Amino acid sequence: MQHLQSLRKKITQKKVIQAMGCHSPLSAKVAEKAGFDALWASGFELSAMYGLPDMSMITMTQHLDMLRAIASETQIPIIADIDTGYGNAINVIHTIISYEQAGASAVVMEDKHFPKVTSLLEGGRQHLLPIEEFQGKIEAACANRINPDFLIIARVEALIAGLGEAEALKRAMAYEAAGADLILIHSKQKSPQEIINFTNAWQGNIPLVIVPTAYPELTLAEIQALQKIAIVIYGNHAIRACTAAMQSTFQKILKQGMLSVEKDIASVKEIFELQNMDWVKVNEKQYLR
Ligand code: SPV
Ligand code: MG
Repeated sequence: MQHLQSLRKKITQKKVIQAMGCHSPLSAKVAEKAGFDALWASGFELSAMYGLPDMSMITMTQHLDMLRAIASETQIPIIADIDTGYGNAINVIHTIISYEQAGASAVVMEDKHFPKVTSLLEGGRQHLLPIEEFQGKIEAACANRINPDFLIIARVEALIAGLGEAEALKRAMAYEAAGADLILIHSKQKSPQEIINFTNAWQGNIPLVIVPTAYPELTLAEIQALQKIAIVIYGNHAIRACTAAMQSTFQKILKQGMLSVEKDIASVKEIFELQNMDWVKVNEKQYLR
């Protein structure tokens, strides 16, 4: 599987991989066309697309169906957000097999209790699993992948839970020892300092992943300069961008009429391109008699 090897290979290179969050094949195709290296099959985005909170309300089947649809329409690697792995270590075995078969190149599994509470919520209830229990889930994940290039990314939520850097480092080391290929370290601080401090203190041998939604002033050049970060995930920009565009477009149509938005929205021709209408034309010519 080429996309699996390509992500594994890319994480060993110096350039930071940029993964754009998506919630549909259309948003994934727009991200791929824009030039992102990888896609983030975000639980937050898919939950929001259903108008639901990101609190384990979307089922694994719903997320997998969307992932399959995204994988069948794109070529770049997909990093799947599997939240807590949908249960205990036994459930994780089934989850890993399902996501690898569905076409993901990597999964991110977080060390929270099921059902989880979304990370960026101010004052959110954040309950973490005991370290040993999460190590068992990582071991189950690693042992049950078919292709060794399928990446298991362990997500540390200790900073999100307010437990501090020492606890976050301890957990990250324990997850590396359990076999994780990368550590996703998440923070909801408005400043990047918490993540910069963690990154500088990180003594492990595996690279880091960050989701800098809460501290967007951290530039790609600064991330690159930290040296230990292999992947940056733009966690929810697709759903926020289309929500903002819909809000202003819908308001404008009501206030000023349809013509007023014409230049601001994608043309029908652009949507045809994203729907592969050229392909339809070619096949019509060949087969329809
Ligand atoms: C997601 O996009 O679903 C994530 C990132 O897990 S965050 O919402 O910041 O937790
Ligand atoms: Mg998520």
